[in-house]
Amino acid sequence: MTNRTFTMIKPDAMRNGHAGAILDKITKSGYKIIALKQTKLSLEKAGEFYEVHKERPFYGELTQFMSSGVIIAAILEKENAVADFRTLIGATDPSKADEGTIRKLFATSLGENAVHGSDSDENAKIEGDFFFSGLERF
Ligand code: 3AN
Repeated sequence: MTNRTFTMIKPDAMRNGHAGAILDKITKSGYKIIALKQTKLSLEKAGEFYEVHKERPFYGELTQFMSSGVIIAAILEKENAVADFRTLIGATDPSKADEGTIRKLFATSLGENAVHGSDSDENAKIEGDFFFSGLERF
């Protein structure tokens, strides 16, 4: 399980037509797709997913945005998946993200930053389990 991470392509990137390019970059960076689906979070489900940020001032904005349109959720596998994927997506604020990172290339703003990437092995498992049953992983 330690070689897996979880990602979402967020509503801004979906609306801006970047889903194909982002998935291409992910697979070309050596990630195997273990599970993948297009779905839409209700406000309630977005609140549950981002429960750790409940006390943060941007929680309302974040959950409104994440439930504002369809997303793509995926479980990805590669050696050192969690840390390498954080490098691949770049800083939370796209204006501070390194050249060539997914957020630098495709994100809109700090709040609408194109992709999610798990920040630990433990959260990768929790987040993957939030979206996918055992029957949806290969
Ligand atoms: P990351 O996604 O890089 O792990 P977190 O976990 O600090 O960043 O924040 C989760 C999400 O909350 C971010 N992806 C971003 O969309 C949103 N967010 C973080 N900080 C802010 C902020 N100051 N204002 C608005 N949205 C924010």
